[in-house]
Amino acid sequence: MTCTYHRQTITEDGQLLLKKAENDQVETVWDRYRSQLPQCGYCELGLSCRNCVMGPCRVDPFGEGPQRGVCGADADIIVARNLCRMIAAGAASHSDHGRDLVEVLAGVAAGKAPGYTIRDVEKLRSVAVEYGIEISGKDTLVIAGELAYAMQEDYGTRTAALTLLKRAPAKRRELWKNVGITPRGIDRETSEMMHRTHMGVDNGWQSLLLQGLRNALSDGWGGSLIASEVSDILFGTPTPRPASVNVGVLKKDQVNIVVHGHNPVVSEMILLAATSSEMKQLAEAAGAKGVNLAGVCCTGNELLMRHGIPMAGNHLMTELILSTGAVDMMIVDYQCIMPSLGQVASCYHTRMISTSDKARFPGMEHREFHPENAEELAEQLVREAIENFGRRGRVYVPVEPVQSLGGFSVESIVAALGGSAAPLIEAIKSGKIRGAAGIVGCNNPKILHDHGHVTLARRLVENDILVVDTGCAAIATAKAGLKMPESIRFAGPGLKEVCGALGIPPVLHLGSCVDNVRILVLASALANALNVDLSDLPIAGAAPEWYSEKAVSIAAYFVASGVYTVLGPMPPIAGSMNVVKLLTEGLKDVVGAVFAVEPDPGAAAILIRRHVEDRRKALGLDFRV
Ligand code: SF4
Ligand code: MSK
Repeated sequence: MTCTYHRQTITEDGQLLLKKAENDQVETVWDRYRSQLPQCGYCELGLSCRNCVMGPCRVDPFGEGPQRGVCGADADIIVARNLCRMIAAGAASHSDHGRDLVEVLAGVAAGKAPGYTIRDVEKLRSVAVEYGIEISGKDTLVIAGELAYAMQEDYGTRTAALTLLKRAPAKRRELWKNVGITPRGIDRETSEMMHRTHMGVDNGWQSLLLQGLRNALSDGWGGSLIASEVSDILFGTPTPRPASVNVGVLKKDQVNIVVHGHNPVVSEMILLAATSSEMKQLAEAAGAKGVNLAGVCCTGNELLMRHGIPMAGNHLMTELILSTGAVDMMIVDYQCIMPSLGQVASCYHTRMISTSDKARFPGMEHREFHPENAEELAEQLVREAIENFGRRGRVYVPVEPVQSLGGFSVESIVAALGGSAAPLIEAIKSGKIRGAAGIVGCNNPKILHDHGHVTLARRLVENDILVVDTGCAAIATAKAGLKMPESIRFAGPGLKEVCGALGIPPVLHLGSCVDNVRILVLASALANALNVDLSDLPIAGAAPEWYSEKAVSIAAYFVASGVYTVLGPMPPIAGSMNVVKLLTEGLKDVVGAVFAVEPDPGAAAILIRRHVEDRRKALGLDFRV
């Protein structure tokens, strides 16, 4: 083991592959981060603006230089506008992902998406009822078509409130109405956010931030929730299943295909093709023992949750996975795919394939997937990956995989509890489980890789706080061995007893980035059973290593939904103390929850424990000081 790479990642596979990449003269995200230092202080504080060509402008944080941009915008306006544009970009990303799934659903209904089907008919029917669709006596495909149409209406501008807001507690919906942040159309809120942040439109930093919350809610309870639900309808609602994780899932003697990105529309078709007996025979003829499909990032989470497909790693591992020399083909869709990957792959034999009409990358071959050609193209790509197996050079897969349990949807958690949330509520009331926390989000080279996620999860479970996680956080805790039923040894006595009786780990894998809203749907079920609002529950959110605009939107819809949320990296808002105070204190009086920022995961755990105990006290439950 080297003694320097431990400053970049806590993972053994990461440390060993960093050394390999260095030897191979492969530039990584950490190298580029170092080359950018010192990063722009104005941008870090949120004090630079390039919203128009009278600028770019910047405001001097020390009060000596300019205090307004050319148009007259001050620090509060510029910081608020910048943050709101981050929310808009994040909300657009999740929601556009959801739209692509709805289009596949419409394609299935119209018989124009060969290979795709409706795998969860029960869910299709129940969601259709939520949309007010009459289902009795109707054919499944007719219901699918009507549901796709109704969901597309939610994207538009003609509704007063998004349909699936009904899943939030009534008290929360009333609060949103009173504050004026009930999200209307999904696209409408993003469009309005971009409009308001144009020069000369909304120059009230408070009103901008409120629209930011409404825009984020249109992501969480709109685009993201639609993405999760339609994925379940098309590909099956996740149920708990074992899967192996870390770079050791790559097989030296098999054709390795890695899928990367977010949308299961592509990865599900690759899975279908990769597991056919014909492809196995082709692989054997090429000298391999078979075809091994593995995932990274969130499309990997989607496959792991539904099929137990192995997971090679999270965001900061994506370049290093290629440096094993063992990947015969990487197939990407969109989001979180570093533009450097084609360059890294060029050092090895790996074929890199981009598939989305909206996402191109240097050094990748573009083979565009559409519902009509997906089945055929997936099969062709798997054939080509098999052909590429013979071109491999030396392979370095330095670790054995870790076992993990994934696939906890709201439905499967309720099933594990025996059919209702009552046992969880009882465990919380009795104090065996003090509360619950959602750990979500990415990796970021500014934070020791995986340290934030793993340390925070361990501190929480040892204090009897149940952890649910998603995205790259979920991969980090899986690699650290926190996701097997035996992992209850890491839990405090109460949590250990409850999880042990149910046969579940203390850290539950709830899926990909769009699945964060599953956490809120589960929490809403608890709130409704207790007849309280989400902000009354002993729950919290955390994003210890976030980097993306999507994470800003997620954090904002958690807080707007009443969930106290702790961020690791500081968002670019410190240039305006008014904005900082509103987000970390003032929102308590508006939506009943605030943001906190704490880069040290041990200290973040203390903040969450305090919040959980405060909420317990307010609910009249036993509490610890
Ligand atoms: Fe400068 Fe105002 Fe234009 Fe921003 S909007 S670049 S602050 S002039
Ligand atoms: S992949 S958004 S790095 S969690 Fe969803 Fe990971 Fe964050 Fe992308």
